[in-house]
Amino acid sequence: MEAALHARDKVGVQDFVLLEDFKSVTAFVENLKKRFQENLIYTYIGPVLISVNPYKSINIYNDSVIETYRNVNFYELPPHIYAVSDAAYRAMRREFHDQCVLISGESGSGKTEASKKILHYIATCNHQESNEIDRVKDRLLQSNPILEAFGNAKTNRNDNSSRFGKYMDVQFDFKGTPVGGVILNYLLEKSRVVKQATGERNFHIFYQLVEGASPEMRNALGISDDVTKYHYLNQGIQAADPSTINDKEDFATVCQALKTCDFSAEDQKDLFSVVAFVLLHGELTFNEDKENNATIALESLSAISNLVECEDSQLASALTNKSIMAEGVKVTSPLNLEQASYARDAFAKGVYERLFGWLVNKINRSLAKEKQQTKTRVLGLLDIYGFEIFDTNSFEQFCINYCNEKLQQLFITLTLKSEQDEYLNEGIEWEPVQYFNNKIICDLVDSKPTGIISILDEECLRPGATSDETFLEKLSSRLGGHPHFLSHASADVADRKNIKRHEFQLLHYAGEVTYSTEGFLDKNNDLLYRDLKELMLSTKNPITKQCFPDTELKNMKRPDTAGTQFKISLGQLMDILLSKQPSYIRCIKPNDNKQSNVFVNQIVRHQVKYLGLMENLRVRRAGFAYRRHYDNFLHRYKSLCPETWPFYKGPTKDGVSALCRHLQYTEEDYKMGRSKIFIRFPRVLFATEDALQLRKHDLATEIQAKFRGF
Ligand code: AOV
Ligand code: MG
Repeated sequence: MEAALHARDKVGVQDFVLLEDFKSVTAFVENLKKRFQENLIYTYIGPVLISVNPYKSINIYNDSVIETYRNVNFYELPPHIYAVSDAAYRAMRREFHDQCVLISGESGSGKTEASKKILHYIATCNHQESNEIDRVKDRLLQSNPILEAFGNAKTNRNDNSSRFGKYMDVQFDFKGTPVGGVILNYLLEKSRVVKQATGERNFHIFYQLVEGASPEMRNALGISDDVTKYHYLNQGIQAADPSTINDKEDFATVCQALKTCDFSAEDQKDLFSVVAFVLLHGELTFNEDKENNATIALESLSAISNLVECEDSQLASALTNKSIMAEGVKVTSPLNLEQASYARDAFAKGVYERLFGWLVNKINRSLAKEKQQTKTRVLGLLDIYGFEIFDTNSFEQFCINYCNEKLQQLFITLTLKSEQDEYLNEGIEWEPVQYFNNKIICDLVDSKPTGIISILDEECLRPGATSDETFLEKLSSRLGGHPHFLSHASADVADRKNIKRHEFQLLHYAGEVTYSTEGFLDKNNDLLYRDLKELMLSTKNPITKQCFPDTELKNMKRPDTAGTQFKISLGQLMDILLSKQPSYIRCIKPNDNKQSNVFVNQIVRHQVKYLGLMENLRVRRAGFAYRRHYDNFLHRYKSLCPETWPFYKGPTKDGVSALCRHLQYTEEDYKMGRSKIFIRFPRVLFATEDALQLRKHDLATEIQAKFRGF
């Protein structure tokens, strides 16, 4: 007994519900630290999994561990991401209810790694052997290296930072075997294609292609083997750190993955041609002619135009002119030096963004289930870009952090608020827990017409001389009094020194972030000149051709701005998630330097607080581990009580009461609500489940004996 206590002291408690001092953040952090030092990176708050990034490989993800966790009740084994995966999978099968796993945490906290572990786990949940199933499984898993190559990059927070949001549904047949999948992608940080901050890189694929392509391929694409030579690749960093990133090996992995996901040799050639096409735009410079118009400085554009098979002259003209349709007539005017450089970069970003969209579509086609199954259930995985603060934060960080606010809002709605509301509705006595609801920040960003996105759109669409400055003026005058907004103009003198004239600050749930408004209007407008779109439509490369459909050119309606599109797609994502039964993984970063074995209390404490984990624990402690409608509960367990078995005719609530009395539940163990029973401790439920299994066994034996008697 003493030894067991001692051991527990050393490794902490595996479920925070068991923590004695459950109201103290210090005790909470201390428990995480104890476990972290023993390489126990997972801890529960009831059904919520907390994961602390170890920044080193721990041998807890192999096949034998997977098998240990399969079909075992959630609380019977140490906390693990496999336990959460298994519980969600089994709930999907048992209750025929779609599931989703929501993974949140700041940049570098381990979300993407977690989502890969879950995918790996559920992809192996098959109940029959067949080539078709292996094929689906491989494709589900191999979609990851492809999307990471094109959508992840090294940032100053994370060497493999997701620069797009990803939601993936894995579809299962009625037996619970994976039969397909669908990926939805959200706003790629395309500005990275042309510009990177010090210490950061462009998307991995560019370096992988330059480093990893065979000499023949390089020759065909007209690229060198030296990444430091390229303007689009060398602004933030001179060369990769070989200890963390091996571009050459990664390229081989990506090519193999492409093959698995049905990309033919021809598709791959077309794909990498577009990547090279984008890359070489960084080498394109302009001269100025006598009229101050831009002209291409390169002698020949054929090395670039060949990659997508378009006319040199048309490419040159599209890069140095802009046309607009005025009352059905096309009016063309030349660009000056600055405008041409801007158009070139906008073009490179636009082509890459659409290429990424094409890639997701193509992967989706390969993941589409082969046979039209009548009914499938899905398990969704959400892995977004985490909350981030850099030295300079722009429109991209604004969108990323807004996305994190929405996810936090969902977490609050689903766990804290819904838990409390349910007790209220069920008439169960209950002490409400105070928590910070970040809805006020979501509204500040997205409400109409007073939110930041609406004001930004107003400035983008308003005719006349609008600029990032007029946008900021409007923000200050309309939102100056908001408790989560601050700008130079609206701040007290004391705060002014922290916010420059072109900046505004938002007090996010996870901390203050100061945004530079520079480029907000342009990035939100997200315009690409017509000439470049027409050019792409004329290319023979099937990818660029598909990415720029002529319907877009014919459509005279102005498309939604980037901010509004993002807001709408996030709203749709929230609806998708709300329609599913959620599980949560909350990822925590132990330090800011990507170091293993370093746990900085202050850094962890901050995350524990803003993630709302203390409130989560308090609600959980006051609450009940399990709840079910009387009907469901009685239906499942009625065979355990002579009063309810085999037939019970009275009100279900009375039946459940009889059942609980018979099972000798104590007053502490459960409460009867209006429509549901609430069971406080998991152990009570486990004991009942065990009794049911025994009973089923006995019943089967009885029936067999009866038949033998005939
Ligand atoms: P993120 O997805 O949360 O950041 P990642 O999942 O990419 O973070 O994790 C960052 C790095 O931490 C990984 O590349 C690994 O080196 C390490 N790591 C994370 N989880 C584990 C684990 N379970 N075991 C070992 N190492 C791990 V971002 O996409 O930047 O928001 O936007
Ligand atoms: Mg990530």
